[in-house]
Amino acid sequence: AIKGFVFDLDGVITDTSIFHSQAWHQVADKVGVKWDDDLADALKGISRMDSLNLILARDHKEDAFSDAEKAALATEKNDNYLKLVNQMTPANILPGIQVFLDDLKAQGYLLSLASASKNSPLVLKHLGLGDYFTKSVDPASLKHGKPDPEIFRRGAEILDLDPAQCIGVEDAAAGVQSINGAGETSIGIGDPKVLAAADINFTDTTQLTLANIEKAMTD
Ligand code: B16
Ligand code: MG
Repeated sequence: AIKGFVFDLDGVITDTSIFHSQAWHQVADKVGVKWDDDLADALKGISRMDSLNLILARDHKEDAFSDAEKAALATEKNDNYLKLVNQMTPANILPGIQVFLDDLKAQGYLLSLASASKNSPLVLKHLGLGDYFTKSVDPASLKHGKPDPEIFRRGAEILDLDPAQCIGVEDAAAGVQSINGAGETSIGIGDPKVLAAADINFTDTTQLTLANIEKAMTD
């Protein structure tokens, strides 16, 4: 039986991707890489340094900066990002998520967070959700990012649950792949064509209810 839920943060609980995009856009302008929506999409769920390398690679600039210069650019992005995060409030929780989390807590499910973001504790605090998650995976402790199964496997482990007892919730294809690889039941939130690998698909967060999940699991 399902005893726990492992959540992605960005795109599931709140929409930090618009803030990540704004913050990276400024850095891209600075290094002379053209910004577009495809590039913004490609960065979802990708770690900070991997994101920077992806941006630079867009214009074959990955070798144009030293490691120290790259570290400074990553720090600059994070400073931009934190200014935006510090303006977040519970109003930034995606529709239906507060009710869903309250419901999960009331029913005794264990919750963990599988976010690639080192800023996730701060984001949760601004959203007023700091106390909802029993445990969070520390992204700094990971060897591999999504789509590797490591982060979602750890999300179950820190709850002392088997992956088979957990449902993973994701909005990115790389994240769904990570959930499936970890052996958990996957819920994909978003375009079902993009997230075709998910066990259960919902087009948006308002559909994320225990009743809908139970229905989908018995279908
Ligand atoms: P940070 P998630 C990911 O969050 C974001 O989708 C991705 O765009 C970001 O680069 C990554 O976190 C790292 O974030 O720079 O704050 O450590 O979707 O895994 O919750
Ligand atoms: Mg996400």
